[in-house]
Amino acid sequence: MRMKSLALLLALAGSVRAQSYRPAPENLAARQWFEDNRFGMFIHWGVYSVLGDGEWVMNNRQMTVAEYERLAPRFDPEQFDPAAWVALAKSAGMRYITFTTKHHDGFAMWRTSRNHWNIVDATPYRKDVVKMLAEECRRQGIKLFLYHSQLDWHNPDYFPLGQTGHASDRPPGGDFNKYLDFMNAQLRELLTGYGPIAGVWFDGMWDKPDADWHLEKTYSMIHALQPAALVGSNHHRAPYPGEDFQMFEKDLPGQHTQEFNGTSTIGSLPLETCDTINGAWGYNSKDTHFKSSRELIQYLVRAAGDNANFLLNIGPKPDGTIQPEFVERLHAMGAWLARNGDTIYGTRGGPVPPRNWGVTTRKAGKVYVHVLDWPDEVLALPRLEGIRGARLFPGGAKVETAQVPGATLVRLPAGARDPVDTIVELDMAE
Ligand code: H79
Repeated sequence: MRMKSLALLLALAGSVRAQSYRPAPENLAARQWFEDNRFGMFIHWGVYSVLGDGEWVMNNRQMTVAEYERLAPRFDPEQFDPAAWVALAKSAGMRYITFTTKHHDGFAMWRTSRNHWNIVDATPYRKDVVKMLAEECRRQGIKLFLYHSQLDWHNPDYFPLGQTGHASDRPPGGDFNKYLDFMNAQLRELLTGYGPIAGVWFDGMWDKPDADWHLEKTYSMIHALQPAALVGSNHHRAPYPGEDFQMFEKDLPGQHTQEFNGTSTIGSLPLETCDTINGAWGYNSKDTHFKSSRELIQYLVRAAGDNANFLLNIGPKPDGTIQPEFVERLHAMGAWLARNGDTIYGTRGGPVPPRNWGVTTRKAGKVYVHVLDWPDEVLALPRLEGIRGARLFPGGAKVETAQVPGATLVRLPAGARDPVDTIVELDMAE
């Protein structure tokens, strides 16, 4: 009886601890930095890139572990140039990079001591690309987040299997807690050997949503090693204690256009949405359905109006180069941000909730009205009080506004229109 109540007490203490996560001051500062910077580069790169058929190829083609392992000797990215990758991100106006350290195939893109299923031991390339990228990010002043898959189609201790990876032909059995120890040990390597890490972007928990992942243990280890590192997880649910930001995949926050986002509700943490340029995360040589630069810029603007960051993906080729269709679009985004970045960076979602015509952003003393899709000369906003002046951004040409009962009218003559985003800067009474 006494043992039982002690156990209950300990369990309660554990859950109270989990509930009462108090982010460190440097973590809160990092959250603010994150929201102020709004735009990041997602990179999906691994042995799967060799087949040019996306990062799910092992699962989709029902490959066994033994078959899949034969890809590693073919992964030799001789043209990988981390300086060029980081410079490309910067030229797009991106402020951070989120890199796939390990995807669902379990392959480690760094020199891990936990197994041989990694870029140093299993490929002819033999170099630690996470280290190369981390050093270059530091040199060029861009922050590095680590994507890390909790789901693992390769490790035999990832057992029982979840909803995916059933053709891998691993021996049945295996100890899930041992797998979690392995995962935590790999994360410890990443958080101790690669300098300051801006955050960890978890994915794949949705594969076994009801397993006990001992999140508290993993999250508190990360925060103990690097208090400023932001923890987030793409589990499609409301945030768990110990998480510092919330992400949405291929969806603006709260828009349930993807079936798997059905249960996601928006919490109070900084938000991020991620998407692809064509339809693929990992390199797909056949997918030529590229979004236009205009669409991508408008998505960034809509995300900012939703108070969310935009993490835009590239899937580099197996030789380490980046296809020209991606480069061209990233340069167009960078050129747009060079002119208009003041209305995106350092802002928060504005006073008018996102609409079909566009969004608003705000910063001290300013509201920016981003008109993305509106055919008429006059746009009616819900009435905004305290407008002291209105002009086009950039350029500064005066914009007429009028206060009427229930609305603020903004006049946008044809000559003032920008086909991507017509921005009106409002001076607001503080
Ligand atoms: O890394 C990229 C993708 O590989 C990964 N997340 C991005 C960032 C990703 N994995 N899965 N998905 C995206 C969406 C797919 C969900 C599904 Fe399912 C997996 C549909 C069916 C199997 C999860 C499990 C939802 C239903 C069952």
